This record gives sequence, structure tokens and C-alpha cells, in this order.
Amino acid sequence: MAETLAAHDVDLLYCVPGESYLGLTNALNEVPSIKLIVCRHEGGAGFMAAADGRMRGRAGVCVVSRGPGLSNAMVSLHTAFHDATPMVMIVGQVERRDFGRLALQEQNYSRLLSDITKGVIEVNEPVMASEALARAFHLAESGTPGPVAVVVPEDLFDAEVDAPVDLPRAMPRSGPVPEDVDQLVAMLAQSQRPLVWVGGTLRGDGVAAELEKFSVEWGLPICPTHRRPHLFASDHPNYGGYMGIRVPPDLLNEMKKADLIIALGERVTDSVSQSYSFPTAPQPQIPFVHVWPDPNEVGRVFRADLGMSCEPQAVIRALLARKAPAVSAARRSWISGLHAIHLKLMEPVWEATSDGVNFAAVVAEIGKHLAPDAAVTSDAGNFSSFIHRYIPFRPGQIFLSSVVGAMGAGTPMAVAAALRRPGKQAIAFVGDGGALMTGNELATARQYGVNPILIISDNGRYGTISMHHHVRYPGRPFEDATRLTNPDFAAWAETFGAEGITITDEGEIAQAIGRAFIAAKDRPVVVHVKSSAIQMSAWRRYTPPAG
Ligand SMILES: Cc1ncc(C[n+]2csc(CCOP(=O)(O)OP(=O)(O)O)c2C)c(N)n1
Repeated sequence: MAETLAAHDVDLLYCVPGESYLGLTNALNEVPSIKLIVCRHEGGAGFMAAADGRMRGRAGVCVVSRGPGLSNAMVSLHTAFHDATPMVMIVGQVERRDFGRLALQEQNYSRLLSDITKGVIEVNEPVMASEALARAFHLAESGTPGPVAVVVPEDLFDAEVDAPVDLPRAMPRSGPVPEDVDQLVAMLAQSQRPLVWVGGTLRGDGVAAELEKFSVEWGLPICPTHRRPHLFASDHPNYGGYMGIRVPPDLLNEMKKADLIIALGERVTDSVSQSYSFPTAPQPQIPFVHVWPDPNEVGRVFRADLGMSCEPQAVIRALLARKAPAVSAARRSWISGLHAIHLKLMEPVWEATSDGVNFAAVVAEIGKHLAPDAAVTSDAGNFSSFIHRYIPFRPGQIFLSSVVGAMGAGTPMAVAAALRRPGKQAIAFVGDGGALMTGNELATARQYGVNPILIISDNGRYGTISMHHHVRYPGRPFEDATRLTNPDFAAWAETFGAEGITITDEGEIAQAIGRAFIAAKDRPVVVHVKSSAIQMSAWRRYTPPAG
């Protein structure tokens, strides 16, 4: 199995050790090309593997023990499944002779993981182990990418077999059929106001440059979707706005004047479709083209006018091979109108806050320090709205997060980014809630000598939930359901051997953030920001009732 992993180019293997797979860690002694990264919680290990899968476009790999280990890791499988991220999770199972006896930590993984994996492969014959892993990689990476679990009984790891290592299988890539390209060309020719949404399965060598060329030659506004802001340069004149959760009304109202939506490699979830209202599900109110590398996904929720089950990059290439019509004046003004709204929304202006730092000011300052190849990760929470509003992302940078909104992803994903991209910036944004869910992976960063920067927005509560409470039950008290008593996060950081920095006032931001980037040259950094709770998000403020 160790050799099969190496044959699949696995070089980092995330784990929390377990007695159920000792045979594998023992065998890894003989495969030095694989580095084992021992984490502090299986949720952290799983999020690191998911981040690795997204960065490489190949399955990230995680090994966990049965029962409690796998249960801890499930949050990452859920994330990878929804996010269409390739991932392989190896699970050490009870010995074969004990199957079904409810032996220590035994679980039925085919049942348990059926809704959060693409497949569960149970290996019961040693001779099948290599083949099972090769199949798992293939399943994880092909079609709609996703997580696959490989369940291996403890005794099987020690069995001697004479079986060849199963090699990686050729990845089938599908292109568009010519008739569909003709139809798309005709739809584009008729459209005055198209929108192109780009999402997570838009991938492949050179895709950023091709997308840029496509947008210019065909006169198209490009809108990165929820949590994919790095797919198109925010300052490019064809950038048509960020299609995230709750698009601000000024931008959304303009977007709704579109007469064609082309979703390229975007599933079009409720987050992106503004709760299935744009486009409306199941019947889109405007012509809708859906491109996704899997026929089971195209047409699953929306009745697309044109459904193309192929690689989104192949569609871009097919259109670049055709002659684009001249870009009309109407089209130009549509694109520049959208872009102007986008620029206006991104302007670095914010109101003063009296109960702590406006997190907008911190995020905008970090944006100034980001290298062209920086990795930025985000946990789930309202603080992330500032990232999408105030950081002008561009290709070359990478943004990692749980698109399905799992708290706890931000810190481990930054550790994984720092491990995968040595010497490059890795910045995690987390809330005070998420910070203590997986912040312990700072120890993993220390252990392996990588230096992510964690920016913790401490507003003293699970702020997102406060906001939802406030919106849904106006006038009703909600503080007790969401308030948090927090540690001194800078002091907490120091106990890991990280640099701890605290920001309590806007006047301190520039100096503190500058110091953070310098300190990260030789150790991890935690910046504890005492954030305003009144500034609930980048778009919404709250006025607490008197008294
Ligand atoms: C693992 C997990 N548990 C619970 C939730 C529900 N949830 C979404 S946002 C949020 C609060 C986040 O609080 P914090 O990290 O402090 O960030 P803030 O919203 O205050 O900016 C919660 C509890 C979730 N998304 N993921």
C-alpha cells in the first residue's frame, strides 16, 4: 500500500496515528518519498488533505484510525464531498475475524459514510489492497471530484502478498461535442448581457491565461463564485463582480439584467444562486448554460438550456478556437457597468466603530502585503465577508476554505498550504469561534517548521449566529446563546512557540501587520484582533438595544 501511494505521487500523508494501521506506518519506513504529517486532531488532518487535494488537483491523502478517529475526520469528508475536492481517506478497521461483533471502535463505514463520500471501498483480501487504492484515486479524481474512503482491517496490513503495485489509471477528460459549441456560439452572439460564472472545477494547466483571453476576445464579464476569488484578477476590466453568498443589492440588481448565464465549473449551489433565486430552480428565468465535468450534475437541480458534461477548460479552448464576433458597444458598456459597481464595493472605506476594531481595516492592510503567490485560507464566519470585500485577489494566489461553510477549516488549510508551498505566504483568517476548534494545529506547523499567519477576529461571540438571531427575531435577546469567553490569543500563541501580536486599536494595525509578515519568516504568527461586534460583517452593522 505504501508503494501504491508513492506510485500515485503521494508525498505528504496526513494522519493521527492509530493502532489499527500500524503496518502502514511501519512500511512507510521503506518509502522515504512519503512524508508523514502527524496532526493533533483528525478533523485537522482531513482538512489538510482536502486543502492539498485542491492545491494539487490530485487527491490529498489522510490516514485515520477507526471509530473515534474516523468520526473526528468526518467534517473534512463532508467538506470535500460538497466542495468537489479529490481526497482519499484510508481507515484502519477492526481485524477481519471480528467483523460484525461490535468489536472495539468498530463501525460500518459503507453505511456511515454513504452520504459524504463518492465511495467506500472495503478491502478484505490482502491481494486486493493495491488495486483498491488505485481505484480510490481514480474515483476521487474523475468526473465530479470528491472523497473516497478505503477501509482496511488491521490484520490485513501485516499480511504478506505477492501482488504487483497497481499504477495510476489514465484520467479520462471529456470535451464538448461540436453541436453544443455551435449552440453556445449562437447563444453568445444573441446575448447583449451575458454573465460567466467560474467555479472550482475550472482547472488545468494554463487555465487562468486562457480564461483571461476568452473574456477579452469574446467580450465577457467573469464572476468568480463563492470562495473562488482567485480565479480571475479582481482589477481586470472584465471582472464582473464576486458571486458569493448574499451578493450586495447594487451588484445583484445589475447582474439580474443579464440575458444569459454561463456557469463554467460551478455546481450552482444555493450559496451561489442566492437561494435558488438567480437563476431560479428548477426553471431558470433566463437562458442558462451549465458546464460541469459530470452528466449526473448537469441538470440535477436546474433545467439548463444547454448542458455540457465536460471539462470547463475544454469549452474555453473550443471557443478560443472559433472566431469571436466583434464585441459590441452594448456589451462593452454592460461589462464596464458591472466592473464599476465591483470597484465601488471594494473601495477601502468603512465607518468607525466604538466597540473594537473594524475588521475591514485589518483585512485591507493585509491585502497590501499579499505576495502574487500567497495562499489565503478562511474559516467559516462573518469575518470572511471582509476578505471577499477588501482583498483584490488574482490568479497565482490561491484561496482555500470549506465552500460548504465548515468552521475549523481555516487553520489546518493554512498549515497544509505552508507545507505544500514552502517559503510562500500562508495566511489564515479565523474567528474567535473557529480559532479554538482547530487552532491546535499550530503545533503541527511548529513541528514541521512552517510558518502560517493566523489572523483571529475576536468579537467575543459566534458572531454570524448573533447576526442571524438578530435578523430573524428582532428585538429579542440573543447574546447568551452566542457569547464567548476567550483566552488572550497572543499569549496562547506564544505557548506554541509562535509570535503573538494583539491589535486593540485601528492606529496599531499598520505596524502590527508589518511586524507579523516579518516575524513569519521564522515562526508562525497569531494576530489577535479585538474586533467590533457592532460591525457584524462587511455589509451589516448592529445597534445594540440600550442597557
Ligand atoms: C463546524 C461548524 N459548527 C457550527 C457552524 C455554524 N456556524 C456558522 S458561523 C458560526 C459562528 C462563527 O463564529 P466566529 O468563528 O467567532 O466568527 P464570526 O461569525 O464571529 O465572525 C457558527 C457557529 C458551522 N458552520 N460549522
